[in-house]
Amino acid sequence: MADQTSLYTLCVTTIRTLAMDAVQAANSGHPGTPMALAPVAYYLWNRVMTFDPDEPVWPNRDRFVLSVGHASMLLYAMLHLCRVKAVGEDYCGTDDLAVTLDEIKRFRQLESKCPGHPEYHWTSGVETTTGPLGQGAANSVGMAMAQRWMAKYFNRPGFDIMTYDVFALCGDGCLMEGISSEAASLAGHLKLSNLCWIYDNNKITIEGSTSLVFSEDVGARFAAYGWQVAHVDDANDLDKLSRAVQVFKKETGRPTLIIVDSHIAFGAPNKQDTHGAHGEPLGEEEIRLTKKNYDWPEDAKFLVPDEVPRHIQDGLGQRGKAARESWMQMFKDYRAKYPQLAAHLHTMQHRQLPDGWDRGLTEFPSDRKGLASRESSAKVLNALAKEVPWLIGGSADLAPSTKTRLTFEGAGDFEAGTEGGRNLHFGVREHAMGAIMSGLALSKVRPYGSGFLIFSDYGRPAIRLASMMEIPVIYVFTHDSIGVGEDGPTHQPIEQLASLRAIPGLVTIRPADANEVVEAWRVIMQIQHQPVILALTRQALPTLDRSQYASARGVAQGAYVLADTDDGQPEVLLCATGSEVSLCVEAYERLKVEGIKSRVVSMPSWELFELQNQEYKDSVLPPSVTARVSVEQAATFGWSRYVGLSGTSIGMKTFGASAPLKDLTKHFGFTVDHVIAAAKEQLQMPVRI
Ligand SMILES: Cc1ncc(C[n+]2csc(CCOP(=O)(O)OP(=O)(O)O)c2C)c(N)n1
Ligand SMILES: [Mg+2]
Repeated sequence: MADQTSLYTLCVTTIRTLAMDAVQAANSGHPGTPMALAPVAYYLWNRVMTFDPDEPVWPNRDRFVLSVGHASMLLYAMLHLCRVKAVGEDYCGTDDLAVTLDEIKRFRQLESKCPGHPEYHWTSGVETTTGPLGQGAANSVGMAMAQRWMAKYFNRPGFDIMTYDVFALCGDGCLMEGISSEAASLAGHLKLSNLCWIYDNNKITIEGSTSLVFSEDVGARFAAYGWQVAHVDDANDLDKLSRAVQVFKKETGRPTLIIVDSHIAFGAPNKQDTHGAHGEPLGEEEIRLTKKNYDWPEDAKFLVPDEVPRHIQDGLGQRGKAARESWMQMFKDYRAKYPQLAAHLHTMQHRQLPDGWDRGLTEFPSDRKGLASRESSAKVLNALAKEVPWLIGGSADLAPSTKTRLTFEGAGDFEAGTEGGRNLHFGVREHAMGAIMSGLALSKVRPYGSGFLIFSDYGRPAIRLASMMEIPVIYVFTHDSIGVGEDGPTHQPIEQLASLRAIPGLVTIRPADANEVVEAWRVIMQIQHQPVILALTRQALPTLDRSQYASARGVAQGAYVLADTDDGQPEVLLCATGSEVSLCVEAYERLKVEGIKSRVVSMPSWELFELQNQEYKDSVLPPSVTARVSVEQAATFGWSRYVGLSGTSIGMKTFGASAPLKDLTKHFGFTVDHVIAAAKEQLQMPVRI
């Protein structure tokens, strides 16, 4: 039986050589950083983390986030060596490995469980999709906040249901990106002592030495954020790593940054400490030399000595299993004593909704003056949040404008010391807000975040990744058009809607009135695997008389016939979303008086509409009716899909302008007269305005 030191060396060299071999076989990838960080990963997984490889979705597991996503082979090697099991449909571990050796051999190949960068949902044990640097680090803050919130909600004396820690491995790139600064600033403020970032201080990025561009004192910066900072001057020194981790474990008032000095491509005689080892294979000859250096069989490929998984089974495996089993035991008693909380944990973990979740939803009475959709949304959100305790969220400092504050008694604010609060405050940090929301959703609470639609641009990378991960985060974006008026073009979204609609999987909903807002939220709450953008107005919208027009329930289909001719045979279609729907309704009424048969189609969600069958789609937009007008206070990009080549789109062709709303709507052509004229033009009728 080998001693602990030689077992450690065996494990670390296995991780290193698997990374080298996989990248070489793929002829692409990043070998240097997995080689450098192999001891850190080994140490964290085998000696520190509480994680049961048999049940990688056990809710109280410690989280490991590889923010340096390019070092993916480090994670795949760990998942393989730890014998982490694949998760089945029912959220339980199966007998299959999440990552087999064959999958590692197919690193970066189509459908391999080892894609170029780690992908949540695709490979069990991957906690979040990483690759865009800094995102993972910010996700980890959301995971740590989720632990804090869930601990307050679920833990009871003698029942520590949620106690997990969150570890994130960050590189120079992660710490150069602004998002990590936003997230670290908030984590320090919130005193998230359950959060540990490990910074791979290898002083190398793609272009060469970090001395080219990065000379600040990172430790001092984090200390200023309110973090505890520890320094390990050699990534291979387990004792020093161990001391740093102990310092983290003991800390109760701040997050911890462990700065680890490492050597990229450690042990490669010609590549170590060079940027050449960052993103390309070492080459056959260098691999041979490196293996020789490691005392490893030079020609062996993908070699995993039996002792390695056995040793890890004795460490991580046993520790994780014991922890989970005793947790399960405790949970049995917990369920007996707190049946409702236990049921909530189960419901939440399965992304389901508690019974009666929609009981507070009521219809808004028709009202010509109406109210802004941000206002109706505020009422609906509060009604829902009362029934869904884990619906938590906030704003990037705009809650008074976005109206997303939960105002009912006991809703509270999430701050250091009051982490059970339901109102989160992200500060003016849209990018981090997005990634933190993803971290929260990955931990299975249901998060929403809000801001102005224009600033979706500041959070777009996180929105995109949420969609790729298929997680149900809710973005409430208000001030959704030039309707913001005097704030002018910097604050008026133009191309944002079109660009969000271009993100695969993302659902956008732009409701037309208060009752469409109710139905939009009803749809949103039931979505389990997609992020949603809810685009809302600042200005008042009339609440349509639904006894005269169709029910707002049509929102669930994405688009529906709101107003029609008596015979259901329109000559011209007026299609609109959000604030422009009532404009079309007015145009419809006037056209009717003139004997022109029009139909108003409210199209709050293109994505939901696209999910409908052809029959339904044709019933809403009959192919035979080619006279079509769309109206939307946004870039017209994309509308030709619905109005066809011969249709007309009334929209924004330029940036907006700073002026009172009524002047803007006239200036940019969002008037009933203009809609009528466009409809008549479509019907090739003479137009007189
Ligand atoms: C947001 C973002 N910008 C650029 C890249 C491309 N990129 C991948 S790795 C890398 C350099 C990262 O350097 P570092 O974090 O120090 O990693 P190391 O080379 O030390 O592994 C860059 C620029 C990226 N993945 N994400
Ligand atoms: Mg680096």
